[in-house]
Amino acid sequence: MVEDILKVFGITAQQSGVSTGKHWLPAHGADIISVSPVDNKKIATVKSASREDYDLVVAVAQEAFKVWRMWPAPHRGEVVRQVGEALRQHKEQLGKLVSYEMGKSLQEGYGEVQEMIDICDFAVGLSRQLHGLTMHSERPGHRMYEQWHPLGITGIISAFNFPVAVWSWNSMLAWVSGNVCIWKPSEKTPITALACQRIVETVFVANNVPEGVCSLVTGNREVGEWMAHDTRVPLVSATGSTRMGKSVGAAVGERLGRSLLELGGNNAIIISQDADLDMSLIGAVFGAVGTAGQRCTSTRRLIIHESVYDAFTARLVKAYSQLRIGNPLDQHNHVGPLIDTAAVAAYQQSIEQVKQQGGTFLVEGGVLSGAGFESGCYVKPCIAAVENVYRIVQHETFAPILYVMKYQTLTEAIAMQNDVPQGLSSAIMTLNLREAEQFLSQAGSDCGIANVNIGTSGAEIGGAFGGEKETGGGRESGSDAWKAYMRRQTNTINYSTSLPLAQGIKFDL
Ligand code: UN1
Repeated sequence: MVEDILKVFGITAQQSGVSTGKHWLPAHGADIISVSPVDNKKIATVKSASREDYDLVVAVAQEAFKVWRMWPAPHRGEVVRQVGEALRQHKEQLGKLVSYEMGKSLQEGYGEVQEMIDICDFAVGLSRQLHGLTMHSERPGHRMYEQWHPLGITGIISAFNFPVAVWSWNSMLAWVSGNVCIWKPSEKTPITALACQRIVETVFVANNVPEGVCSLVTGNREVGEWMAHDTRVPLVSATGSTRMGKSVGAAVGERLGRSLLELGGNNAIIISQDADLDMSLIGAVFGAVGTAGQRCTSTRRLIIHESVYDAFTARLVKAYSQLRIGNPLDQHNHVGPLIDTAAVAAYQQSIEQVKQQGGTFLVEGGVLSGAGFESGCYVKPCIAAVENVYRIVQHETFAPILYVMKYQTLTEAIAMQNDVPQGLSSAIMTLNLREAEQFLSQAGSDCGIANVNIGTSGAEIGGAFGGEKETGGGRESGSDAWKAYMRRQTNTINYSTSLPLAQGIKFDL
């Protein structure tokens, strides 16, 4: 299967990972070998960028920006529309490749490509709506307005868990805004990135988009560091761990550049005594085990009202016993593998820490072995009863470990939900209007995303996506997130015959 897909995208067994969107450049960095967590088979070897390769790509991108920024935004939108069409045509192959290289279920692989298509559509509309305000001037015969201009090079650092969608949220908005993009994909999922680069390259070349508007620099952590320190890259958008984000944010901040950070989450669902428990069950289980717990929006904690705690946890345990774990390309399975054996080790260590810190398991975890599980990356989703204050509960483990805890009053539940370092996604399950509104009020959830009667994961692209505190504060995707990719300019125009000064200041010569 995978050989055929690689052929469609023209990816060879030994492939350069450096491209300007028109040419694949010879790459001089280390080899990155992509191995599927599904069956431990090697997909291809990608040559990563050396510092010289990176500098060359930046130089080409700088030249491209001078041309691209002058294209009318709706023309840039038309190119993005065609990228969306090309993604529609390749949805099946790209979705499968995402599933195979990353390990998420095939349905979720297709869903990820759908998110890319959706953001293309959104960006096309946006290309005619990059508007600013007009203001009334205090001076006669004057007009004041604001406009939004592109920034230049947008550096995009993406994570393995959404190997292609997160790049598209950034790049499609950046492109219609008039920026050029340089993408450093996760070193764990370079092949899906190569496939996307091929798709975009075909569309861009057909439309005579200047070389360097969409560039790819595959590499390890150091490529991200080059971008973070590079004053030629005015905006760095980074998705990944809080540890990574702190280092990127500090490096970009030190040079007073802009960063857009999408980091860890520690997302909770409050399940009230007034919840629809059937709906709550689906929301909680999908949120906790979907993508094998490797979404930044994955449900990590359930804060359950004491009166429904026993009944609800009993249903959870039963639901977990029905989960099918295995090859994610087999549509019967709910849960695929973790990304690699290092992630499995982190999962095992977290389970140990839960036990040491006093947690008890309602559903035990463990690593699966035997036929079908030879890669060593398949683990059992587990559930532990804990206290919110445990150090391990305060920490994001990128694996299907679900923590359950009890509450008595909603005020207490909201305090628990907020009492973690991260602030990405949150939810309440309740049919009680007062509870829902309290949860959404300024004294409620402190997260960037707060839902009612929906789980924590599966956000739509139309809203701004991101979170507070250690999640990094950035917003991507819908609403007015595009403003992060542009600079605002305030313009005052005098069409009178004199030069009155603001604030009534007199200055006569
Ligand atoms: C991520 O996990 O990095 O809300 C992004 C969701 C998806 C995106 C998650 N739309 O789960």
